[in-house]
Amino acid sequence: MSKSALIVIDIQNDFLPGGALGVAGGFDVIEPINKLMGRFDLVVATQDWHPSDHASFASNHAGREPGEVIEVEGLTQVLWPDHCVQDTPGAEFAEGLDTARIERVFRKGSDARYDSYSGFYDNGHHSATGMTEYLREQGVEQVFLVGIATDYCVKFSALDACADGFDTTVIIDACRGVIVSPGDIEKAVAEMTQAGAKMAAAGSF
Ligand code: VGL
Ligand code: ZN
Repeated sequence: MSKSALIVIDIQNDFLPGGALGVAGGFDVIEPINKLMGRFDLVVATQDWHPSDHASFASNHAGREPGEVIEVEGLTQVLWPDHCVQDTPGAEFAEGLDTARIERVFRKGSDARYDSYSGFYDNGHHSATGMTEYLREQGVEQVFLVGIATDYCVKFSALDACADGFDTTVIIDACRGVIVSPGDIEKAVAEMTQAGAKMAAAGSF
């Protein structure tokens, strides 16, 4: 029988209010995510895990500020504040997250040259985290995504999940967005839907 997996995206201190790249309402999704964990056959998580010289940090580009957009390795790159630096408290999972139920963690963004919004592949698809292979080995065909940020890491993970043939649902009220520009969440929902992802509410599980 095919299995379902909950994919918990980047519930890390730096993405919560007060963190280096804090997302409004981030704390509000932790309890709903913990409750959802029991509803699926398998729970996995992603963890943004950057070296301090990462190309996505504005601090690594002379004269640049967070929020500016440049080109890196042929791709458009939003520059971020330093965040989720490997082995720092900001990169740790939020204290309230029920990590005991997480079967496997996929770290991403560890190559200083490439950003990696998706939990499956880096932005240029240079390398895979192994999540697709792992989920297939486990017999997972249906994936359900929750976490941060709706308009970045959740979106790109959902697009790759669809492309890799998973039956993909985003539990949209258990996600929160960065919203670099107004309308980013609506645009992300439209893109994910266009790619074949379904949108659902946490209360329906
Ligand atoms: C993310 C920006 C930079 C995310 C990660 O988790 O959505 N956003 N790195
Ligand atoms: Zn990042």
